[in-house]
Amino acid sequence: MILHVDMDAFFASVEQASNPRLLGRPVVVCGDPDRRGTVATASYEARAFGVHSGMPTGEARRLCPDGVFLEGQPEKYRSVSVYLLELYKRITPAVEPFSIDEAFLDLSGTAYDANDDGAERAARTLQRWAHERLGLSATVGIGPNKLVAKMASGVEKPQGLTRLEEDEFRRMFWPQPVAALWGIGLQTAQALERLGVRTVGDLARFPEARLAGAFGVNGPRMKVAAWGQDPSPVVPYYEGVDARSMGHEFTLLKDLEDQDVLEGLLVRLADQVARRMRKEGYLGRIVVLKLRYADYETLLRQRALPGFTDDETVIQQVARRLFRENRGRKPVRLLGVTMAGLERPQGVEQPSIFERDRRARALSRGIDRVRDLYGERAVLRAAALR
Ligand code: TTP
Ligand code: MG
Repeated sequence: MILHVDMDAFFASVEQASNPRLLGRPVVVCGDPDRRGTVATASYEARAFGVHSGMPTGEARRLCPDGVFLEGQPEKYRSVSVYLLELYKRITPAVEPFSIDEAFLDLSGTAYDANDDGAERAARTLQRWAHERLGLSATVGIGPNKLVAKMASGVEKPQGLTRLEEDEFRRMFWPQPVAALWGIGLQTAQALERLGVRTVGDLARFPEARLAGAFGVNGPRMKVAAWGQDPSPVVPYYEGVDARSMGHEFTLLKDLEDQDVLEGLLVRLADQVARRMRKEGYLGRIVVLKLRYADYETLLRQRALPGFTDDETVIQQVARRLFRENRGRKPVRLLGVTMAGLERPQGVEQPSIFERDRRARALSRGIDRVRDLYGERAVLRAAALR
């Protein structure tokens, strides 16, 4: 049983909670200093006037001249977000933060998993804690997987509590446009429409092979989602991936969007990981990318390789591919590269099954030695220079 928690009008509610004079009033929180011109979010009182996220502030002022307009204070919202995660962890250790105000909770193996209404009890407990301790209201979706829980939380807001089983999910969403399905953006929806797929139900019944032809691996995944199924686990971000793993991560000094710079950082991280593996005599088989956006949404994505390696060029390539496949359009705050599924080969010079030519291996080891002597930055790959 999975819970998806989404705070109501998050930034605006935090402002209202910290200033009682704002309670019951239309509050509009504008973007951080870089994006002051748009609305980050609006309280439900302001939404009644038609104000919504992403709208130019000028337009919001026209629609709601008596609104209270505030500049957003990101640090304040982040600290509330961290406090919320601590509350969630009292329900279950399996908490996956999804954005600054959303998280998934897996109730498996907890006291709330024991009987039929346990998930609802957990949800109401969370809603009460958020209200009593922070003065915030939350909406909770409950489902058999992350997808259904996420979409259930969108059914009724604010202060909603919606539980859907797979079959109820289908009854509710099959008549709706494909774009209603979590993960299907505008462009994908348009491409689907060109194939004659209009509703979620159309997608569920569409031949898998044609979806694969048009969308690659994502085609069949979308079809599975249309059936209300989602195999992806809740990934607690603080637990890392695997006891036998080695990784490096880097928090950027400034949230960044530049693809070249971010990939350059991945190259450097892969270099550091490979170097440490060589030093400690490990080979690894699973590359894990950690990606945290400016709003704290955090993704872990992993790919198993066909064999074991300590080759930084292989690790880099896979990390960059994972990055390209999974990154959204938001600025990035942190990147991490981890190798998991580590083995320590017993023989002396056990070659990885990626047959590298001897000169390439010698080069890596030579660079390791230069760095041992003169420091990490003595030799850098050109791709990491930016
Ligand atoms: P959301 O959860 O999308 O919105 P919300 O919490 O304000 O409202 P509700 O969930 O009740 O519909 O986003 C969480 C916060 O992220 C939001 O309070 C402000 C911020 N945000 C932006 O800064 N810009 C945006 O375009 C959006 C959608 C959200
Ligand atoms: Mg929200």
